[in-house]
Amino acid sequence: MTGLIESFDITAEIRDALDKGAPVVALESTIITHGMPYPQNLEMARRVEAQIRSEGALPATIAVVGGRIKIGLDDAMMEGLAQTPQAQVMKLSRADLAVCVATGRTGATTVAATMICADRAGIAVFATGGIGGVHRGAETSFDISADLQELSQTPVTVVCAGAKAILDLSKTLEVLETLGVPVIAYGQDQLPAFWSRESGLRAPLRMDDPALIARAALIRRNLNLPGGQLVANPIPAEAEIPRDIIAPIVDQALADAARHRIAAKAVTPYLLQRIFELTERRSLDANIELVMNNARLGAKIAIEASRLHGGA
Ligand code: PSU
Ligand code: MN
Repeated sequence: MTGLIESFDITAEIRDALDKGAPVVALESTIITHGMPYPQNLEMARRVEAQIRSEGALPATIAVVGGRIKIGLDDAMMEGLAQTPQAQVMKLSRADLAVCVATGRTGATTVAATMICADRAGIAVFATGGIGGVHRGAETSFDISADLQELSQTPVTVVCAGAKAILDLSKTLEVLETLGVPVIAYGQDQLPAFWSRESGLRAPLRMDDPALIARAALIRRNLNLPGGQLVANPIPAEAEIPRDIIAPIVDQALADAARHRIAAKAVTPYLLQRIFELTERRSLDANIELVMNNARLGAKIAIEASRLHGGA
């Protein structure tokens, strides 16, 4: 075993599933620690895992606990992370992962870090809420999430609900195009925008069949193309917050962030928190429903991928 593998604790259940080629769906932990308030974050994390199980796949929530990369969290770890104040848990992207492990600290994995850990553990499908992207004003701040670069180099299919309107969505699409990342809207032509089904932007690609999404990932590998796929799954209609309602709230949150000079890693968590405050329960409910919806689609894709590979 290499030193890298020794940093991992994979639960027996997940290891067994991976050995058999059974479907496993990775889940991130930054959404728990930095994306939603307690106790709704814990409730969400448990419901999402249960949803994936009921679809016939196995959930693997990923985090670093006491310097160990955990592939699958037990309930006490999940609860511990959900209750820890943001300031006390590292937000781990590609740059931070090894330092967190080396120093024995605890951290929550972002989309980028979750993709890395999932891939090294042998998990090829990952469901979340929203990804990081190109922030508005990136032409002066240079704030572009490492999630985008990760999608270009780590072979994981990431199911999200599009990107939040806190980002510059057209610039995000441009960067993904430059990086060669397939951006696939699921079941519609438009790129979904997280709380809203429509962004006003046409997605570069559209697919309607989870089996073909799994097939495309396999073909990418066969073609020796590094990197993953981004599947953008629109929030269910009954849960969506239309664009004209969410837009002024996003503007308000951005203005507040500028006034408080929020920068770097703190930007996304600050904006999420502020939007939750400004919309009260509504944005949180929508957020939870879209994650559940992505978990369902992620499970379907993982099941198809498992069939393609001749797994259990
Ligand atoms: N967008 C959301 N919810 C989230 C995040 C992004 O709608 O919880 C989290 C994810 O973990 C994502 C990270 O990978 O924020 C991106 O942070 P940054 O912009 O600092 O790269
Ligand atoms: Mn950033």
